[in-house]
Amino acid sequence: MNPAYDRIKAVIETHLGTRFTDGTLPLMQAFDEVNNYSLMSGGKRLRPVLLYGVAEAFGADTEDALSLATAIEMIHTYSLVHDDLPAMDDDRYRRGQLTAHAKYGEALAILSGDALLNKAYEVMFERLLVTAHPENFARAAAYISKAAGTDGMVGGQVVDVQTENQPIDQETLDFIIENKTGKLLMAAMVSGAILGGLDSGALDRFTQAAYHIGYSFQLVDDYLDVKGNAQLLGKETGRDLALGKNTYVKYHGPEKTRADATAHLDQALELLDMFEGEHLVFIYDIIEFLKHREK
Ligand code: GRG
Repeated sequence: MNPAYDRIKAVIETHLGTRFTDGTLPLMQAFDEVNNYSLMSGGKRLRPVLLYGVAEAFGADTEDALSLATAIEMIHTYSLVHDDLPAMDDDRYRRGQLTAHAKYGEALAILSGDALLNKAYEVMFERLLVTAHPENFARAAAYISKAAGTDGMVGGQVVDVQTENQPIDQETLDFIIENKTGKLLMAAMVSGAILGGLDSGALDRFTQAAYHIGYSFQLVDDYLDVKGNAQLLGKETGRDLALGKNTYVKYHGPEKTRADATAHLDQALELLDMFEGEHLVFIYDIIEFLKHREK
């Protein structure tokens, strides 16, 4: 992507790779392997890179940022493992490899999602105990927790699953997009900014920009499910239609979907205009990547 992205991604990869080494019994060593199978399987690491990059740009403690970045990627990975289960989307491929349940069976995949989610909170609480900035850290961690739960990703997933194969209005579609995908991406940026101690006016504007980035991400995802390349994406395409999903593409068509995603990213750029340019160069690069992303 770009040198800043690659540098931060490498730090995060190294850190993520050390967290599931709990096993003492052979069976638990095997379970570490299940968790690392999904966690270390080559995702883009967009959420942790955004979190860490934003925190760094606003002068936050980078160990605090690394802890939250690790946690948010674990939460994201758990959601993918559970989303792929037979009871949900029943997908066989993810990140270019068999899904966790296809490789290890359903029981271990469910437990692995549980373990990833719990480990995220363990990582955050461990850092809260030693950070020099407990108030900002706790606020940022709370923001992530809310975004992952019923007022965010889980809520979006509930409405998404419960409305399969039935028409919905634009308000419900917006709810799914904003919550299922948008809020965790938003939380990556906003929690980084909270660690950086932004004042409330600046944080409000930054939050609005993050909203548009989160929303656009799902639109592009919907677009790529129809127009993308399965090899590049590391998963099958055409799944939304097969599952009767309510996507932006279903209601607006692929071309408008991609164009609207770009418009949201342009709105984000406009809102970010007030921040010191050189601080956010790396976010501008990410926005450019998102405009054209094919995976
Ligand atoms: C199971 C509670 C629960 C929620 C699942 C993640 C999710 C909510 C649904 C997945 C459906 C999906 C593919 C949504 C599109 C947005 C999204 C989360 C894409 C995957 O994220 P990327 O592209 O993946 O950042 P990588 O593999 O790069 O990390």
